[in-house]
Amino acid sequence: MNSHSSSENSEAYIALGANLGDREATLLEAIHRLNRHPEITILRCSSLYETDPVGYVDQPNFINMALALQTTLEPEQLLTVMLQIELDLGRERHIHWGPRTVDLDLLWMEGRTLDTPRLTLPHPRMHERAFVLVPLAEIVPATETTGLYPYVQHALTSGGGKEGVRLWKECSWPSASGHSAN
Ligand code: PH2
Ligand code: MG
Ligand code: MG
Repeated sequence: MNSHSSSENSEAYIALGANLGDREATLLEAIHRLNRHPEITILRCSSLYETDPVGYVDQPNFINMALALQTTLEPEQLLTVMLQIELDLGRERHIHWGPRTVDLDLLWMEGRTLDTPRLTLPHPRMHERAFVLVPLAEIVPATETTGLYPYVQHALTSGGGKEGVRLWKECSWPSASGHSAN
């Protein structure tokens, strides 16, 4: 059920991944570019995790993280912004699930379920991916009333655990941004 009126602020959660080039710098740049969008405000960032590649395993380790943002954009508009940032940061698509400079996946958006050829919400595979769930669990508040918190906790305890996901470092955003936290 969609309980949403347009031009309202919605909270959204995004998974970020990179396994080519300067992975940390690219992820931080993606966060800056999202936050610079007039209709997007970054709320919280998870730590950065180094993760073993899943699916297509013959590729370098990833850095994965998650962030929470607030936006007045519709889900498909937010996705368009995300995909443009991927392209601007040098993303090329060769191998399905293969190496990438940066990958931005829209996981969940407050009050929204969606199933179109471009976008399914909630993200259909997030519950089975420790490299998504572990960072996400850091930034979903227990007071979250829309069901995301129990969803993430349940997926973490019933799935394959945290194997292949290692805490790498704290996120330096927003201290690296020149802005204050508020
Ligand atoms: N993304 C994939 C496929 N495999 N493995 C890890 N560890 N991290 C990812 O972000 C990732 C992956 C497709 O998007
Ligand atoms: Mg992905
Ligand atoms: Mg993607």
